[in-house]
Amino acid sequence: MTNDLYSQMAQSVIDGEFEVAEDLAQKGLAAGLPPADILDKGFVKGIEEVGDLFGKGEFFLPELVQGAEAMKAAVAVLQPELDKMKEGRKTMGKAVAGTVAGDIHEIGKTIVCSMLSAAGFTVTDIGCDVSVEVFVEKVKETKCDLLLLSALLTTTMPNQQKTIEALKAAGLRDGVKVMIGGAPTTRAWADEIGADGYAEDAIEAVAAAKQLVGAS
Ligand code: B12
Repeated sequence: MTNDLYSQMAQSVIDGEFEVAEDLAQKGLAAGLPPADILDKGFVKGIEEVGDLFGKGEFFLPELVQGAEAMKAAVAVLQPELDKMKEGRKTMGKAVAGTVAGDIHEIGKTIVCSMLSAAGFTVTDIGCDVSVEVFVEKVKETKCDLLLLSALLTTTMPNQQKTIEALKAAGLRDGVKVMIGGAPTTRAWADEIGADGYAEDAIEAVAAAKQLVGAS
């Protein structure tokens, strides 16, 4: 029954049906399923399938956009529940997150922000296509403990490196832990560019973030 609901959630994203996705997210919450599981076992499976079909040339840009819209609609329904999980807790640390310049993929970054926030971090999401200068400015302004850099395109991964270099040049690198992620990135890439942390998904990101701020 639960598995059936999860596969319907995935299917709603594959079909790009945002109203169905919203409805299923609500049904999942009403059934008492944990919001993180609804995302991970349901909707994320759908958007991964959309990516595979796009990669194989079976889906085109309109289907990609519709799938992303359905995914975003589901995340919006789950967000208030994820927010409730952190109520009344002391903050674990301050994090700033964004997708690097030239890259408008925001779903994964937004999920990482939601999970970190649910885990007790104070998160400032500065969006996507964020320039190196804006990242540096935000680190200076917020004095955050953690900077999260997302990249979903092989062509934008170098901007993670450029941001780290710019932090060094601005004398801010020692005061902030930098964690990178996004589908094409790897731990080896994180090491190569001198990031402090890397995680493959949002669940791992929470564990890694806690470790980086000494909270685990
Ligand atoms: C949805 C999507 C889009 C949407 C994005 C909508 C939005 N508002 O975000 C739209 C339609 C706009 C889009 C556009 C494009 N896309 Co696109 N897109 C995707 C797709 C299908 C899913 C991405 C996604 O949301 N995944 C679901 C989330 C949950 O997963 P995730 O992003 O990987 O995030 C998880 C982890 O990576 C990690 N994570 C993510 N960020 C971070 C950050 C940190 C710090 C940490 C620790 C962890 C972490 O945690 C997340 C949660 O578990 C992928 C396919 C794929 N398999 O990745 C292609 C994909 C990324 N896109 C691709 C391409 C080519 C494009 C376009 C160039 C297409 C075009 N011809 O115009 C444009 C680029 C636009 C731009 N300049 O950015 C290619 C990239 C190929 C490459 N090697 O670079 C992919 C891989 C599709 C493919 N198979 O070819 N896309």
